[in-house]
Amino acid sequence: MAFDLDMIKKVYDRYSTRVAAARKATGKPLTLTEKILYAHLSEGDAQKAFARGVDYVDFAPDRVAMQDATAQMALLQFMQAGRPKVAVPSTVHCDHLIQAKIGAEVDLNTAKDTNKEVYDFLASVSDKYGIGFWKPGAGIIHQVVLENYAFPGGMMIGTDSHTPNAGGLGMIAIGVGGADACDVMAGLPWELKFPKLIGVKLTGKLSGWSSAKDVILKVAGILTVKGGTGAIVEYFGEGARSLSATGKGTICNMGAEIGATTSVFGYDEKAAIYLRGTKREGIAALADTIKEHLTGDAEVYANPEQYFDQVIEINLSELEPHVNGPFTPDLAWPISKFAAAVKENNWPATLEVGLIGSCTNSSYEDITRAASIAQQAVDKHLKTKAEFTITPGSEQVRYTVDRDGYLGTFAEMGGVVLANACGPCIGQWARHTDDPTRKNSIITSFNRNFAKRQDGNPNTHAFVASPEIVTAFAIAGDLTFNPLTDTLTNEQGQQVKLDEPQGLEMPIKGYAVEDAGYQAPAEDGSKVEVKVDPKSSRLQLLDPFAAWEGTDLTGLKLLIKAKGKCTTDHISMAGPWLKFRGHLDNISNNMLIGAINFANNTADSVKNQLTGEYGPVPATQRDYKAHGIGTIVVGDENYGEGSSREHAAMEPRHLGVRAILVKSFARIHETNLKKQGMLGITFADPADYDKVQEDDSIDIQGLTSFAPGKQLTVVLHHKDGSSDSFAVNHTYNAQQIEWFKAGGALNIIRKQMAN
Ligand code: MIC
Ligand code: SF4
Repeated sequence: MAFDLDMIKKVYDRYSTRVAAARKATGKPLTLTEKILYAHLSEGDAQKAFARGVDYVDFAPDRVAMQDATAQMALLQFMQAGRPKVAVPSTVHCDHLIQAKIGAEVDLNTAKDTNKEVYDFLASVSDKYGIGFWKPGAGIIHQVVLENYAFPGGMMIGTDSHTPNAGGLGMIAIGVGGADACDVMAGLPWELKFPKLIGVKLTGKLSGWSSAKDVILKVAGILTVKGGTGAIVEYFGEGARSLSATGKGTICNMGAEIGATTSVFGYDEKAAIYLRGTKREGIAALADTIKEHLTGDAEVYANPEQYFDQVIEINLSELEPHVNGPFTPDLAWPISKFAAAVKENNWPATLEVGLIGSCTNSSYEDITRAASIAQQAVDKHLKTKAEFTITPGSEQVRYTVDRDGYLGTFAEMGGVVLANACGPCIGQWARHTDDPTRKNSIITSFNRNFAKRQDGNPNTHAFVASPEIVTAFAIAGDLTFNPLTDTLTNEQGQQVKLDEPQGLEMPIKGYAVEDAGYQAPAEDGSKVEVKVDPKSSRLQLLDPFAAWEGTDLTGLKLLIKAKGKCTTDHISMAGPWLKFRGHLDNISNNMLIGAINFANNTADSVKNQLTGEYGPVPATQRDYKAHGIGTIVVGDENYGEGSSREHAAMEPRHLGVRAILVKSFARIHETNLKKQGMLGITFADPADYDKVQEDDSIDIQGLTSFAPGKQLTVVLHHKDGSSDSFAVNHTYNAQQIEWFKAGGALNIIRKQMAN
């Protein structure tokens, strides 16, 4: 598992020269984000980068991380690229496929059994191609990366939208689709439009009930789920330096919820403490040698307005704990206003379950702070009213907090420890409820709370808060309780108040673990055989997608015009469908089943224009495909927000959808569509969305002269014989147009590798 000190040394060796050159070329002081990006430019792309935002720029990331639910597709694609070994250090983490039902041990064993085929596949592919393999039970990708691989000033990509977690240790870490990971592992550059820069200046110091999580809950409220699109968020100021590295990780992790490309903090004493505490003194020593480059220039932080596109200032001394939700992570409530909001909106005030942990919030500090609240439930004779679960982020954290007695405290309070995995966060939760039709509330310390996300139940109102606030709410069982001001009645009929949480940033006795769960790849993997059973329902080798036919697209049928929020959870649901993440045809049966059809306000019910009948989206699409008829999907703002899962792009591609036309796209999803050779376009005038009717046949014109920056035209032929025509935008550059023409980026790589 050893991190690669030589690799880090190489990065640092070129770092200072690159930064100096960039400062000279741009003639100005630099933000940290610019420094790291400039230090990772592919040869020859400096001028494009300095021009900022003009075009896509090529980067050379240092690492790749993949989690099991996305690694399958990423590696199925990599296997087609024809390379003997990965070109950069890469790891696979088995975390998403473990279902939470009874408790850690039983659930882990069940998962090993039910997912055996997939784990064996991932293990053997990793072995063959030189990829580090983290076994089921080892922990959640982002926590394991923070503990083992993240380093200040580095750049990595990961096939998961919460990859930015590593920004807590000063790394530019970006979530991507599997096809992007495949490129980097194949030794190709990785492209990104040079991001906008958002600066968040933190002043003051946290105290009492407020925690790092509240910083991002507040930022989400300010920026909303779209506000960070196309931007990297850089945190700085004395407040930033006062936060623990893991607290910073929490903030960067949940930055995915504002659509930010990533978030990052500078290298400081807290980062050094964490590196040393996780047995990486060597990295801290190296980082110290170029310390001044691992943070933004002083001039930038003194006058941030001059250097960032947007600046937000938050005073940590005044920051209240927040609760965000329900149904969207940007509906932010300071705790003092939350009870009133619950009453006014008629949200179920009774709290049924409190869940702490996940990749976002399961550091030693988080667990100790939450445990200090749990301990009070025991000491003050309070009976915990709601169910309570704990999901440790890694085996190292779990082992350490268990050794130090904290898991015992949670057990005394009535908590259940789940496996070191995603579990309830990603709908892998066999929640037991007496009546699923009842409107109900849960609260988690996770990051996402879209409808149905945790338990698949649309009646569940999910709220997000810090682990200590979640623990207090679980004890009270009531969302109108304010732990800062209110009392609770204990089992002896007395009124008691919870004291402020107390925690430890790092374990006094140090981290420990018996078996971290790592498996190193074979030195020479050429003899390792990777088997995929052709009859498998879970794995399927990929067939290349067909190339573009060379003409405009005409006579497309409208498959669905999705109304309102359409996240990747709506397009390709997780939970029970996770088991098909390695089988494109089977998982395609979930395509868009969560999207709301504008014509009847119903999910998974669309009109088949060939029969006039309403049916499920996937079946309807398969019927069009069988008749050789292409279709189009229309959507609203921020289409594809949320996860990095490329299945949301591959499924429509596989089933014969020809274009996705929306008001706007979320970044990762838009790239995923392009990579898979799909046409992703946006209304030049968002009001044209209203012109699309249920029985429309649609043409897309201008493809024969498809060029960067040049609009295309959409013509709607309505049922009554009338028609509408309007311009649509796209963001394809010359290279991406080639992907479209070839039927997908992989078709091009495959050709290149064969030559
Ligand atoms: C998530 O939090 O939604 C996931 C599950 O981790 C996803 C990845 C996936 O869909 O596999 C993500 O955030 O990218
Ligand atoms: Fe897993 Fe949830 Fe973290 Fe995604 S957000 S990696 S599902 S714990």
